[in-house]
Amino acid sequence: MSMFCYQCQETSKGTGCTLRGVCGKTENVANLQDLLIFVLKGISIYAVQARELGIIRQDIDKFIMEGLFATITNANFDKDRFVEMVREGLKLREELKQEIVKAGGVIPAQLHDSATWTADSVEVFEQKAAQVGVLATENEDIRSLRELLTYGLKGMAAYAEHAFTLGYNDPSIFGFIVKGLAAVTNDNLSVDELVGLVLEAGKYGVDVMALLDKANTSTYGSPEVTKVNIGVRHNPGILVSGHDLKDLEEILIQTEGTGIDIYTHGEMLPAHYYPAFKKYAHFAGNYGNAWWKQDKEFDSFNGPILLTTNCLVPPKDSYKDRLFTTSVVGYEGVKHISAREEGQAKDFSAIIELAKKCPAPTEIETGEIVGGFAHDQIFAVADKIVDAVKSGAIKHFFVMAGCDGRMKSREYYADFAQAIPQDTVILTAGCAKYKYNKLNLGDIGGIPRVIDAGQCNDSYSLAVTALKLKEIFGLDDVNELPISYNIAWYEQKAVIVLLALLYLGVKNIHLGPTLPGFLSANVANVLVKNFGIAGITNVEDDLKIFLGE
Ligand code: SF4
Ligand code: SF3
Repeated sequence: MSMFCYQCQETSKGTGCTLRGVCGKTENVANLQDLLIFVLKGISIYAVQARELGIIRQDIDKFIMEGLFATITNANFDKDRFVEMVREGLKLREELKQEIVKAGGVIPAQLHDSATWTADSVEVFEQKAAQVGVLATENEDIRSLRELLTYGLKGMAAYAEHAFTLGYNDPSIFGFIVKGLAAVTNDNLSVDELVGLVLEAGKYGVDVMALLDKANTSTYGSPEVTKVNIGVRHNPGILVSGHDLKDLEEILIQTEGTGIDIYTHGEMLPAHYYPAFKKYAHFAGNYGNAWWKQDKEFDSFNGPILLTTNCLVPPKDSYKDRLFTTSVVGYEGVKHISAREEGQAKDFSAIIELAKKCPAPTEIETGEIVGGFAHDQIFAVADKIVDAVKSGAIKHFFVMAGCDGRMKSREYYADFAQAIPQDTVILTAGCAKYKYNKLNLGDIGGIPRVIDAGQCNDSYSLAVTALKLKEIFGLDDVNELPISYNIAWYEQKAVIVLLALLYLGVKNIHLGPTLPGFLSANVANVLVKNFGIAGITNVEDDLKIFLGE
């Protein structure tokens, strides 16, 4: 069985992983992920029809959302989990079909294969899986647009899942997810219609990030400017990675008074900025850096580690038995913490018991980093920022949100951060920040030169800030602001962030370290022509472009 996947920035040779993922995904898992997406498309065809009849099954929306999320890069490597989800998906699809019939709906005679195919054995799943992947669409441009839309939907689903976990749900977002998934099975759609859907995804990208922002801030308060310790204490610890704040909250509650400290890793760092978490005396700090360094950092942490979402790297034996996954994350042979029972917290006791027997983390860094500049905090100092811009103390802003990754070429972002003029400021969000958030780039009249809004979804906060500045300066167009966008991408959440920025009218975004392998030449041209999207070259030349020199 061979595979084809080109959904992330590290795809082999920039064109596609065909034998095994650079991320470590096996061909078997890659194909079963394709099969799951195929099944989700089939369910969506019915879900679109069901919605027209007023039937919305929230359990099915949730299943689609979790299925999409599970196929995001570095989320789930567990073959059995995908087999289970394919079986469950086929069952739900039939239930929905029956409901449509019961409500008087007529099932069309001609339907896409994904709406009718069925099987039960793993062998047949595997045979089918090898036929329904990305390359099943022959036309390169249609394939490119279908995948661009699908990856946007994956990112959207991930953010919708976080909001959903906190009790926030917008049915119109689910409506668009099923509309989009059904659309990519429709051979009658033209290139223009698909481009239209991709742009529409940007609208829902803004909506889902706004929803998650509301969910996070209503539940945990508005992020505050915070100094986060990056050293260690002397107690045993639990390291929490990924993006899920609810998991972190429950671990903090369940470890209170146990003598165990809780540390964040990677994208969980911004949790420190939320007022609700500050009250926990055992919330000790952030350990380590971006996701791709986990093979070393999990080793030296010495205690249990919980992966709440992506990015999981195939674990080394030295810490595999200390690793736990939960929610959509999974890896064969790694212990999994089950989902919440209705109205109850997850049971993290296995992690807590293990932590008690582990030595304290080995110190790998000392000091503090500062973050928490989400929109409210920036608005609170808006006068100061506006004055600094008017007086010329701040001449330019660089939005450098997005992802980090293991490619050497990403050193560009560290070099770029150091090369920008002293009277310029970086606005960041996502794990991209680890390339420059420990460089001590100083401040301008008390305004830090690296302003960290939070996780990748908090790129929304940066967009809100830009729109607010546009209003304050009385400009007609957000692109008239002295802001340049030099975005680093890796996985599919960055795709929805990008589409959201395009929807908000942001132009001339530079995307690196390489442009997506899934953009065909023609689709890339559409983005260049309409939005001025460009790649990166080298720090010196790019700086000249950004600063108009
Ligand atoms: Fe390759 Fe990225 Fe797909 Fe993994 S997610 S198989 S690295 S393209
Ligand atoms: Fe990072 Fe995986 Fe994208 Fe949330 S943790 S930004 S890469």
